[in-house]
Amino acid sequence: MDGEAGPQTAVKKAAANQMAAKWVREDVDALMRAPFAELVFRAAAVHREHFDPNEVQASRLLSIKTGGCPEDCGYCSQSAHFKTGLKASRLMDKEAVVAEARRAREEGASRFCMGAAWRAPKDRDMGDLCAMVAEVKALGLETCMTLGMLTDDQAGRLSEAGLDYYNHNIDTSPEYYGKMVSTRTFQDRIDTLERVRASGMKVCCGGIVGMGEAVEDRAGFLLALANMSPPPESVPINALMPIEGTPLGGSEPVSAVEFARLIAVARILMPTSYVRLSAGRENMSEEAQALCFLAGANSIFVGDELLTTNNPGQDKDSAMFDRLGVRLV
Ligand code: SAM
Ligand code: DTB
Ligand code: SF4
Repeated sequence: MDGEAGPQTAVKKAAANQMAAKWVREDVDALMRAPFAELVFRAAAVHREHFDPNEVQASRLLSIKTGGCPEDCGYCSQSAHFKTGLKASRLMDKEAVVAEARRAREEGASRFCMGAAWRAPKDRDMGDLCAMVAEVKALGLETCMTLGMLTDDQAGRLSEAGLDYYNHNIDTSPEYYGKMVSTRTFQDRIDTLERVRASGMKVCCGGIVGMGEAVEDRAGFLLALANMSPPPESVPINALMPIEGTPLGGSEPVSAVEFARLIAVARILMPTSYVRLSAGRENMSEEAQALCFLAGANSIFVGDELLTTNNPGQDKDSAMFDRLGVRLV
């Protein structure tokens, strides 16, 4: 490989391009191939330009409506298309949700993210959802919801109720999306994201690694996120939690270095976004997580549960963050 087109040049070029309006595929591909030490060094430098590297933002998830989902996402425990043994339940009462939010705040979370196993919310549920948002926000927490596709009107109502963030992941590259989900399209996701933006809410959008996607799909996924205008304020990067009974139940884990590479590239492409080390920490060593924080991850989900799967929990996390000298904010 000649000097000019080599991966080291790509890291420098990408750094120079930081303020450019659009990233090009060539730059992302080169970052995906760059020597690991140089990539992480650059990502750590970008991280320091915009954030305190010793602070990690803490969000807490709650599944407010679990299972029985009509969508066929091949990674998900909650799809009614697969026999995963998960018990479906109805939308939780507002009081129970607020009690969980209070507990999350006491355990140090600054954002409370409420997730529902829906293709889209029903208009008849919007009143309850908006009331939940208002009461959780009144506790002094940032609010986030992930409810599936939204209409303009639904996005507007959530925004007016005080919802700070809406999570809606693109999950993978546009090319690989149809292999993971057949009941909606990549463009459906983009349409909802545009409605969320137009409503004034902040966007939380990321995806999953370890679904059998190629390195090119990981590059295409990050490029699609980075070229949103503006990029999502919050970018969750999930390592697949393999769920028995789903088509992806037997998937092999992605190596810690490959995972950290993706975090580093996300940090370089989206310098001012929160990059969240999301699902999958339960199966990662402390060293693998530390590598991700070094590579620019600055947000996590706290607590012992995500939506339907396990997460490390407070005791393990505080021991880790004490050793790393990291403050949860
Ligand atoms: N139903 C809504 C939707 O799909 O947008 C909201 C809930 S859905 C569970 C939210 C996100 O969880 C998905 O977009 C996906 O990124 C993530 N997710 C689902 N199952 C997962 C798994 N087994 N491992 C990692 N992430 C997963
Ligand atoms: C996101 O990107 N990850 C969270 C949140 N957004 C909603 C969900 C992770 C789910 C992991 C699998 C489960 O617990 O069911
Ligand atoms: Fe339903 Fe969301 Fe799970 Fe897909 S990821 S099956 S839309 S809950």
